[in-house]
Amino acid sequence: QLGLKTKRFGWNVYDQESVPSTQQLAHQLAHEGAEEGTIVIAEEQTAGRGRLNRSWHSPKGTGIWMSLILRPSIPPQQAPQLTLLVAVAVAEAIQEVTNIVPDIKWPNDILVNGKKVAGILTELQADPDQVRAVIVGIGMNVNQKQFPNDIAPIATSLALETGRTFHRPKIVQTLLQKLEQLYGQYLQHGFLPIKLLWEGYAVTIGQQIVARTLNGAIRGVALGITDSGTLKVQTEDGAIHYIYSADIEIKKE
Ligand code: BT5
Repeated sequence: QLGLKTKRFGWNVYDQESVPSTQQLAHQLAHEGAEEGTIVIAEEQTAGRGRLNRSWHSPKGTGIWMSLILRPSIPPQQAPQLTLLVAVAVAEAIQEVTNIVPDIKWPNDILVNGKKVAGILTELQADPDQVRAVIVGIGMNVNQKQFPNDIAPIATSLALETGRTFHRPKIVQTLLQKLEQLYGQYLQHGFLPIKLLWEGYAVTIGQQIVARTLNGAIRGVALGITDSGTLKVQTEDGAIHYIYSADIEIKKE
């Protein structure tokens, strides 16, 4: 019932009413050999999660809570590229549906007016030198009119930003089309064309930032992303740091 225009993505679909997390079910399916392009989508998640086991607010019938299984032949170190690819697909889909040009904040935030409208969670099943499956979780706030107090200051939805409500299956269809197209381009031509598109939406680059990583905070200027999708930051002493994952705070001058 998604009215798919894709060749492969989304044809194998596990459409759920309520699950703890689509990510969890997708992991299980990938482990059992589910084919590339398989999606798990749910009306509601009771234990949706973000990175580092943070929780992801996923109320019933309002957003897009989806996990996609990919099976690229890449080494695990290149997987951060896929987060950026998916961010571009999400940004393009939002732009097509709403005419709003969203911002991408490295690595996994999609923002509108500085607030988070979507987040991406990229997880791997991998051998030391080869990816077996990439499980890409996408959470997009679509028709919410309000958020719980703890995230209200940082979260937004397409409805709040436009004053309209949206037919979610249409957005899923657009999103899958963008994902399939960008992923095909990535497999054929590598990360460079994706990187260029990403730079068109990125708000992090050229800014004074604080990057909070598991090993502490790094304060400096975000110079750009590398060909593997890591963030290149120059600290005041001139040293260059390459960051795989972090929470980024953009410092206003
Ligand atoms: C993310 O993590 O942004 C990744 C979110 C991935 C969610 C999808 S939904 C389908 C799939 N199944 C899952 O269980 N997960 C994936 P992170 O960058 O760590 O951001 C998490 C933080 O965002 C939280 O700590 C909150 O501060 C905030 N947050 C929680 N729910 C939100 C929401 N609905 N909208 C905006 N911000 C939210």
